[in-house]
Formats: sequence, C-alpha cells, structure tokens
Amino acid sequence: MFIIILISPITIARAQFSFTLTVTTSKQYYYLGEIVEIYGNLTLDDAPVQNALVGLEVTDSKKSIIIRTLPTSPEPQQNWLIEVLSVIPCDENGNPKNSFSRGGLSFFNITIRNNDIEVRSVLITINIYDSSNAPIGLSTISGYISDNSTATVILSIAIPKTATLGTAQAYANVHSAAPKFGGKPYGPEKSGQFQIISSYVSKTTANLQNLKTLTINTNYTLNGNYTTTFKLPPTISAGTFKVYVSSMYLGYTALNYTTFYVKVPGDVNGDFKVDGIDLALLGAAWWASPIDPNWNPDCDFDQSGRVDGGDLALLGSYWGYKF
Ligand SMILES: [Ca+2]
Ligand SMILES: [Ca+2]
Repeated sequence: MFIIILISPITIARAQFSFTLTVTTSKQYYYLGEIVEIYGNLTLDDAPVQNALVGLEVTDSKKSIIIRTLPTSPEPQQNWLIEVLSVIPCDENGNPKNSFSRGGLSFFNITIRNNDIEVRSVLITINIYDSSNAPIGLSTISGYISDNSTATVILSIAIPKTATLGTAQAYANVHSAAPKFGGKPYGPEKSGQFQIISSYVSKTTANLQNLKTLTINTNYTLNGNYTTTFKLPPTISAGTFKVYVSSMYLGYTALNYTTFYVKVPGDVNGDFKVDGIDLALLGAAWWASPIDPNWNPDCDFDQSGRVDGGDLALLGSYWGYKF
C-alpha cells in the first residue's frame, strides 16, 4: 500500500505569487563625502505594494553602518506586531538631554511595545546622522520581549570628533533580526532630533547652530517604492559596501541586496590605491571640462566641472593611500 500525500492547494496557490523587492544605488562607485541614494520597489505579482515596510542595512567592509526601516507609502498603517513608542535623547541615567559634545557619548532612551500574544525576539537599533546627513553611529541590542508588554532600553553612541555640528537626527527601529540575516521590520521607525555641539562651545554659538536644517530628498513618490539618502562620512573606510533589504507582507517575505564601492579622491581607476597610474590618468584629462574629448568625470574629484589644481591637490593629499 502506498500512502499518497496531498499537497495543500493553498500552498500551491501562494507559491504562484511573486513577492519581489528590488534595491539599487544611484551609482556603483562613490567618493568619500558623496551622497549615496538607495531606492527600490516592492511588488506582489508586479503590482506595487503600498502600506508596507522595508528593512535596510548598509555594511562597510567591516561592520554595519546603517539599520533602518523605510515605508513604501507615506505613513503606513497596520496592526504592527511591535512598535517603537518613543526615542528620547538622554544622559546615561535616562534624563532627557538635547545636546551632546563631539568626542563625547550620547544616550537614547527607546521604548517598544509588543502587541503580539507571544514572546518575540527583537533587535533594537539606534542610528544617528549629523547635520550633513552623514551616518555617524549605530548601536544595537538584541533580546526578547514578553507578550503584550512594553520594554525600555538605553543605548549609547560615541559622537565622532569629526561630526558636523548642528541638528542631528536619531532613528530608532525594531526588527526580528539584522536585515543582512533576513530579519524583517516589526513596525515603522521613530525619529528624534538633538544637537551636536563642540566641546568648548559658548551659548551664543549653540543657539546659532540650532538654525541649521537638514537636506532630505523628498522628491520621490512613494507608491510601492522606498528610498533613502545619506552622505558618506569623510572618515569612513573606502572599499566594498553592501546594502541588504528585507520585507514581509501578508505572510510573504522578500530579501535582496546590492553592492557599491567607495573610493578615496585621487583613486581614478578604483583599485583602492592612489599612485602613479592615477596621476597619469589625471594628466591625460588635465584642464578638461565635460565638452572636451579628454574629459574624464572620474578625475573631477571635487565635482567642480573641470579637472584642475583642486583635483591635483586632492590626489596629492591621498598620495600613497592603500586600502
Ligand atoms: Ca588607483
Ligand atoms: Ca575639479
């Protein structure tokens, strides 16, 4: 006798849907200090999926530098399994505080709520971006949260001495695990603002810094699409970067990733060294602008529209650099 196992028709029907998450960067190669734009879309059987969330993680050659949650439509509403209720900049004891010194420690009080009827494993993350929109710190903690309960954690991040002064942003998230390991966002991210001040700042200067504003790309239509931009901090290590994305919607899951490269100014050919080859390439493009036959945009490190002394000086300042 043979036992015939019937495959559930529901399983077959679900398998026919294609749930797809794309991810692209605006360029394949960037110089330190350039703006990176990441975008993609979420589709179910080729139809845009709005009201969903995309987990995003960016890693440099050594570690994660960003873990965020991006919406595919403005302010998605759902019954989120776990929500970030608040993120408040604070001191090490949790007392609210809204400015931190360069070179010092910042702290963030994050409260999450588990709306589910079961215990959930969570990865809580806080990302900070300085007023130039450069990501300057990421702190994470993983653990479990009981069913129907709230939990509060305090995470700390060192403010780099090179951070740009002014209004900084903090983004708090809760994922099931890191997106690079297939973790999905449980709910939308929450953000808060604080000030980065220099160590020896006078009160007048601090007030002036409050006037600085953030430039955020808002020209993108969110219709099943997601996007984020950030400035590559000048202090980050050049090399290979990866962008991992993840999403879950109506029980479907989708993962994807892409790669981009970061070069130092002076590295024309992208071999992560600044040497005589790059100098020769710069020489071949000398004094060229985009209308000239010898124009080479990879030699215009300062993006001034001409290959000139400014670019030669940048090449000189990174001379001998080897990744
Ligand atoms: Ca090179
Ligand atoms: Ca130039």
